[in-house]
Amino acid sequence: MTDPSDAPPPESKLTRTKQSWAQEGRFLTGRHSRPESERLPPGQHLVRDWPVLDLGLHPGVSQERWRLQINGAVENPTIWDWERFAAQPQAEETSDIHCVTTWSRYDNRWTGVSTHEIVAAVRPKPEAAFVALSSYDGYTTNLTLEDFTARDAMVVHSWDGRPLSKEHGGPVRLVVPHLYFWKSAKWLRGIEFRTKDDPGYWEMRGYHNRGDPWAEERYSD
Ligand SMILES: Nc1nc2c(c(=O)[nH]1)N[C@H]1C(S)=C(S)[C@@H](COP(=O)(O)O)O[C@H]1N2
Ligand SMILES: [Mo]
Repeated sequence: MTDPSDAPPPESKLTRTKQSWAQEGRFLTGRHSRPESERLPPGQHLVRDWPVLDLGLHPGVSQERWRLQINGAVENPTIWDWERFAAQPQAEETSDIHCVTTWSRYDNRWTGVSTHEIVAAVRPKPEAAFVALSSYDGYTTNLTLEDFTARDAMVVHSWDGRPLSKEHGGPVRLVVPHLYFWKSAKWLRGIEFRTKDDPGYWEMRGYHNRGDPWAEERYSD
């Protein structure tokens, strides 16, 4: 009998296949290189129209009256009016919407200000790790600073090249495409950088604190 430790472990069709998978990086899904067949998160279905979902208040906020307060654990708190907001560098991103009520809508073209510009303008202190969003209808939601500053997260004023309609959160809403859409506050009024996390409206009512559609983080445990 030979000592099994002397011999290399046997090769088989399976081990060779698995080795080639490792070389190819098979099954690795990066958020921005997901194949088309995996574009729809688990449990979601595709819609062509764009449903309206909110608390039902639809506050009327004109561009003239709209203000965005950006404060909290930052070096340079500020309040932007429409003119200041419009003077920021403008970005355009096309992304998918995934609502926790199971509809998804592909290819929404957003125009607005990248959350990176907001961070650059107010300079969060080192201890800031969370962001609390508040809206003109009294809605709130919470994010980690990391999720808030995702590459394609932005504060938008236009959808498909047209001003965002009132029912979809105009004049200005947040869009954080990699999380369920309840994190994307409509009628955005305040962005507070925080050292501690605090659950928002839906997070206090049984919804997940983070809301990653790919991990089906719909509800809290
Ligand atoms: N201010 C505010 N933002 C909100 C909500 C809300 O009630 N108030 N609802 C959230 C939920 S649950 C969803 S699914 C999306 C819906 O956005 P839509 O109506 O543009 O599709 O907005 C999110 N942002
Ligand atoms: Mo929602």
